[in-house]
Amino acid sequence: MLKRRTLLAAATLGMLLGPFASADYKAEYTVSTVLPAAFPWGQAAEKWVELVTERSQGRINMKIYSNSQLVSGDQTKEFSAMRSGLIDMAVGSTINWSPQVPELNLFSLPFLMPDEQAIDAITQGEAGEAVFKAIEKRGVTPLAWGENGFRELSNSKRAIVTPDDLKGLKIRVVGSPLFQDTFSALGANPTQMSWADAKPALTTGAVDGQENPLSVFDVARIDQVGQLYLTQWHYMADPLVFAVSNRVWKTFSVEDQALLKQAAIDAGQWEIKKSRAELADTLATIKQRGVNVTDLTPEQQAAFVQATQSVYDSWTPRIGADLVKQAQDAVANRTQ
Ligand code: X2X
Repeated sequence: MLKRRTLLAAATLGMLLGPFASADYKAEYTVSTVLPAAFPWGQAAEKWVELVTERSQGRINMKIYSNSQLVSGDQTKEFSAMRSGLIDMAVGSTINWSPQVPELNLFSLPFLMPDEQAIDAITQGEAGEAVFKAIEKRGVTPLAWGENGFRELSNSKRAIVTPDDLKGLKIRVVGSPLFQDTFSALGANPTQMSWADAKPALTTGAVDGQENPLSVFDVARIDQVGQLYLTQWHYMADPLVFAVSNRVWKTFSVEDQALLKQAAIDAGQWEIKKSRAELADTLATIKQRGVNVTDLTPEQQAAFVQATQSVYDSWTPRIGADLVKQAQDAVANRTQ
């Protein structure tokens, strides 16, 4: 009898509190990104927050902290900060998380993904699931994919048409040592630095070049720091991952977990579609600003593929031979 009355009382209380009955939820959930809302990346995070706010009627309150400010600008510390609970959530690049999740180096293997269909074949298939399992195993719950985009090569010195043209150029890279290996194999001098340090280094000429998606080159006005040569070599694309720290994830009700996940999936699909649709206009804008854009013929492209083969030899064991094979098969069998 007493038990029944207690249950009744609890039910009434729940009804009274209605959608606000989430006393154990935080007043604010931090969402980390590298790039802010002027970039597709920041827009992906904004869309996620907007959908969660709307669908939870404000019960789940997320706040975006861009420019990697929660890790003092060091984007390669974002994953560890999420794992330890210092950051609740993030929309992060596979490049920046690869120091802690070696499997994420998969996407950085040079020339693994020739086109957008190849990215989708990996992320939406078994290889993508295996990558998500690897992330989860290391303390973070991945929910959905977004996209930073194909990373093209820019520099201040000359048009890059052959691997030889890269000889001796100092190139800013970020993430794991895989990039050191790729650019060293091409005869360049790679230097690892955060996004926060990249533009100043390009401005002073401390480095000659960098690689980033067209949207980043455009919005960050990389042309204004003397980067007037751009080669569309499509050597890799970094997906974004919407994720929640495992510590935080388990505090949400099953319903809210589903809500957060579906909102991330919807935001990711929206952002991928939007950023791909904007590419042609972005390229036109970059050309209008006087940037010399080089497109490679299949033969010229093949020379870069050839020159970076050694990266597969040294990195396949670290990423996992099965995963690399799964991804290569997915690319080979992709629908066009
Ligand atoms: O730092 C970069 O190059 C950026 C913004 O693209 C990433 O965070 C991977």
